Amino acid sequence: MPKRPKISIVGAGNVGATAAHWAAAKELGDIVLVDVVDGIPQGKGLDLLESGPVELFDAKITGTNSYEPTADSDVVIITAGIARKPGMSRDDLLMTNAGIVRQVTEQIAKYSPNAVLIIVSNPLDVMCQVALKASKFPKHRVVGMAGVLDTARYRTFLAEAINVSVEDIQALVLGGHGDTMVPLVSYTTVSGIPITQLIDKDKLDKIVQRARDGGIEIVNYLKTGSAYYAPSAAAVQMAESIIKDKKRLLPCAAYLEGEFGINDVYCGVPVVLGASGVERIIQVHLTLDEKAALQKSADAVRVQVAKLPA
Ligand code: NAI
Ligand code: 2OP
Repeated sequence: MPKRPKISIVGAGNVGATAAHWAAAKELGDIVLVDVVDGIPQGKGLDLLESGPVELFDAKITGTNSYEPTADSDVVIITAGIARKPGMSRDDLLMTNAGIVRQVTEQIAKYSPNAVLIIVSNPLDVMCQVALKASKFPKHRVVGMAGVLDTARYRTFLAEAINVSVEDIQALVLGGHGDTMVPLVSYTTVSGIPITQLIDKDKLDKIVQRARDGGIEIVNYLKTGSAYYAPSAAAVQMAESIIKDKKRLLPCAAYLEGEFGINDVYCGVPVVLGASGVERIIQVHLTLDEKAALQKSADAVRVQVAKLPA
């Protein structure tokens, strides 16, 4: 009898626990929540399990402080680490989260050598590189979540401004998950209609900037942490594409070796996500300005990677 897919989520904080919620509601498979704090993954896991009879999903949900229960996961979402507070950039998280991500990835790789890893911890693109090295997995099985979130923010603001359904806005935001991200206006359409026919340039420029600042906008409201509903939904959309081999074409952080003229660094690009992880990187045509912006964004990631201990 075929087994249910298994999804492990490391870090049972805001993003991790909410990702478990979305994954259970979508009945993606059995879920293991892991955290370093005793009681938190167990309590949140049990609470979520008890929502099954109301929401009508079947899933085994396990909360734990150890890695044995994660064994043979199909997909692992890594959210462990510290989150931003007002006044902190994503890069302020670098050294602390690099240590955490390295340690948890080594454990995950030991118990689930065939999993696809979806990295969420910040600074995102650098943490992907840490996870790639710590796991010793092939590059297609370590992918980062940022573009789906950044694109969702951009689509939200556009839908609001032109008063159409979010479902009909297609867009791509590439580059690193930071101030240098690259929203591609030339690939933004409303059911195929170029966005520039539906909104004037001033308004569009403001929306592009608001999407770039989308993370800090939430941090400034929350004050004690950063966004988690949209980030966790984005990570679960990626997990779903992998688990169901849907082959969604989504902007994700992938390890580049020559694509877009960029080498040896993680950066957000359009990828096809299927059962084996990043199955293809789609090298869309970019204008000279967009190419330069993507290169600049990749260089910013490289500067942060260089700060890590060897
Ligand atoms: P949070 O503080 O609510 O949760 C983090 C959890 O990680 C905590 O429960 C903590 O106990 C756990 N943790 C810490 N060290 C651990 C270890 N060694 N092993 C296992 N668990 C450990 O933070 P939140 O809001 O869930 O954010 C998590 C991370 O995701 C942060 O680094 C944040 O910046 C990042 N993030 C990234 C986004 C993206 O677009 N890539 C979007 C939103 C958040
Ligand atoms: C965000 O964009 C903090 O990276 C996180 O919300």
